[in-house]
Amino acid sequence: MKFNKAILDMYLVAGTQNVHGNIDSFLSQLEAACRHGITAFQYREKGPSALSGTRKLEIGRLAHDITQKYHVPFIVDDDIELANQLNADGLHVGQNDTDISQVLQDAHNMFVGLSINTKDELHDAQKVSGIAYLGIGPIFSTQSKRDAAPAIGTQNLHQLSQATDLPTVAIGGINEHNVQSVRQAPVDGVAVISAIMNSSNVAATIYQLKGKSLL
Ligand code: TZP
Ligand code: MG
Repeated sequence: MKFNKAILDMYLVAGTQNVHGNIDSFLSQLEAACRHGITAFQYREKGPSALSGTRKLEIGRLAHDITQKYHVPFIVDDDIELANQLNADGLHVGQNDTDISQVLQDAHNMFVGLSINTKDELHDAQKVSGIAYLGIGPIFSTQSKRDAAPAIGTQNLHQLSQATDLPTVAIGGINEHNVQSVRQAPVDGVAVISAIMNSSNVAATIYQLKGKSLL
């Protein structure tokens, strides 16, 4: 799939660890999110209770089937082997994951996104050619990533996204209540885990995260 920055608008990231390992609720929240207008999905099995091996492949396949049904681009977090097996649209890597240059060499027919948290990481990323988009964050404190870098706030988000021509998506602690302040920055979209995965009304949550008010 050819990368288009419009897919960053409402980007859901999730793995089974985000729903206490409950596969049914993982798949049903994902399907609801696809039905109600997410523009990209990243399959991210990470942390102490994350799946691995054939189980990860199996659930990844089910998640991919759902996203395909709704024509939502499917991105795999830091696992090029799985991305190839699932014929994913994209691959996402963080600063502590596989080296970005290596990833860009190995990823064929796939776009690649990279997470950054600081000006230095942005500058390093600008030296590498072929990166499709940058994930910037965490913006606010997050419960969803144990080893998260410090929260940078919306002012730093503004500065970092302003300083690059690459498409950008903000991540970390974003919810219905603070999304407007995030979308004021020159970003192409927002990425969330818990706001959607813990929502009891996915349609309303996505509507608000897209910057629309229910009032
Ligand atoms: N990378 C930076 S913050 C984060 C990731 C994967 C977690 C975002 O989760 P939440 O629940 O939207 O704060
Ligand atoms: Mg990562």
